[in-house]
Amino acid sequence: TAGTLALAAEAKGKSDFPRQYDINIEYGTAGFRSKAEHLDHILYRMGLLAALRSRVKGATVGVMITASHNPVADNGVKIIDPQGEMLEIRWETIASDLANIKDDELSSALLQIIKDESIDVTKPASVFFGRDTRPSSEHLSNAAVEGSKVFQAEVKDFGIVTTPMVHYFVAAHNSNNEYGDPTIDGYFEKLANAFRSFREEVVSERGPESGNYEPKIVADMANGVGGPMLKKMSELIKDLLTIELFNTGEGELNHESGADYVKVRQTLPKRVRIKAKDRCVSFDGDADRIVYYYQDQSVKFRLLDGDRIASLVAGYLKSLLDIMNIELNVGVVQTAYANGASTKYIKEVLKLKVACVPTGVKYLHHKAQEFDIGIYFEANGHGTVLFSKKTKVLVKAAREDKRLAGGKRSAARKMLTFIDMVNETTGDSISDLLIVETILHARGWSVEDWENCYTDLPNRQLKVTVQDRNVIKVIDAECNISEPEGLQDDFDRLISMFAEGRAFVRPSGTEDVVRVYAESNTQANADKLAVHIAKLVHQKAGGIGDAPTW
Ligand code: G16
Repeated sequence: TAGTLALAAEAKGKSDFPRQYDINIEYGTAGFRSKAEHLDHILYRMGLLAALRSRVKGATVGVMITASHNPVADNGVKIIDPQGEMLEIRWETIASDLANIKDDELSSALLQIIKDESIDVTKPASVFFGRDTRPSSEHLSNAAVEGSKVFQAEVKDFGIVTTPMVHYFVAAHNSNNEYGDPTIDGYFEKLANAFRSFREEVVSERGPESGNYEPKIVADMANGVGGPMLKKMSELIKDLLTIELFNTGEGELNHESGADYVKVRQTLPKRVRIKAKDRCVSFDGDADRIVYYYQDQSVKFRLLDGDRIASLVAGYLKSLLDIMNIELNVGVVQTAYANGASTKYIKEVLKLKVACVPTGVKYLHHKAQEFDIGIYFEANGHGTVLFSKKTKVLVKAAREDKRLAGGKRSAARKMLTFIDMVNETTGDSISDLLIVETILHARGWSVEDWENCYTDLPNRQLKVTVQDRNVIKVIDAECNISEPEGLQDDFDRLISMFAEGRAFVRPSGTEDVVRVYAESNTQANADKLAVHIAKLVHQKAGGIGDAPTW
């Protein structure tokens, strides 16, 4: 019965996974994140909760152990819902409450959830597990597995895999394999086959010539799980794309490398050998983000971030729809971090809708579901493309319609193959890499041709450490703040003094800092604006240590 299970869960929690740290940890932007040593009891309890969530949904759910872009000493956990999407936001509160209670409150808290959510504990439950390469991940994963087992869930542990792979396994399994085969090989084959078919379609149409496109990239793996996984992919497609891998696990995770480092510092990762104009990519620690970059002739670093990927994908999919003559509601979802120039390009040149939501894939994903084709990317390189049922049905019909001209049917075949190449469950570095390479090849573009679509407004990001980051209250999709009182007016006065100035601040949901973003007409101005805003935050929101400079 529920009572017996809850008592057993509490007893095991007290003996094997007691709460040893009296700090409150909340389910943040992407689950719980903290120092790894604070997380034992949280992982165990999330294992318990995942088993309950699986029963509520009558389907398999996922648990991923990772702190993604954070330093190696951190770790974290998130629960993945049955269609591979992030945990329902209402359950984030349930998760936070369960994570922060005392050990001897566990059985009553579990019984309360069972009652509130009308859960039948005699029903089957199933949980998939995956983890990143952090030294603490195996131990923490075992704690979560133990939790699910106490609640008699069937457990499948995929071991060390990328975060988006776990999202994929969950979605594929719950679709009765319609979305794909829920295995590691199934994942690689689905994406690699789609990449190959698309290439064949393009080559059969226009021959082997590929314009300015060079089938070679340099890839920085942040010393994370992306290393072994992209290596596996690269072997499957080596006749089509050469991938030179760096930072594949020999150094410290995310240290001086990876998508976050490259994006925030706007610089090359360390320990990567490149030549001018080489097309380069960086993954983050769990391979759910990607950014592109290169060094131009004058050895200047040039970044092509998530906004660029969104624009590239949106422009290309629109061109396929135009060929097919199909009208659909296509939109791009961004956050306040999106470069102003990208938003302008998407609206004014591509003539597509743009929506802006708060940071966090969960918000972007939901918004993107409102479109027939919803393209969402955070500027940091986290994103994917969602296709509605209606879109898939229409494009399939176009592919089969023998009365249509060959070009239209070819565009339909391309679109369907493209859909297969996309991990629609969440941002996925490997899938996103294949998508970008496919479009650049189809367009015959070099990385510079891609960059020439628009010119980024110079920008700068900084972090401010404060006593309590939650004293900052954001409004308007994080573009403004309502507290501390009067601080937004100070920001506005400052911003108005900078040409094309824009800036905002927000508490991070994955690190104990307040983030500052500023853009302006020159890099010097963007830097200056960011530093001034950071100083204001430091002065008026309880800064600790020195205010940041650039
Ligand atoms: C996570 C989220 C992203 C978010 C990032 C930073 O990424 O999945 O949506 O942009 O954290 O969030 P914050 O600014 O709140 O710290 P990752 O790659 O760390 O999982």
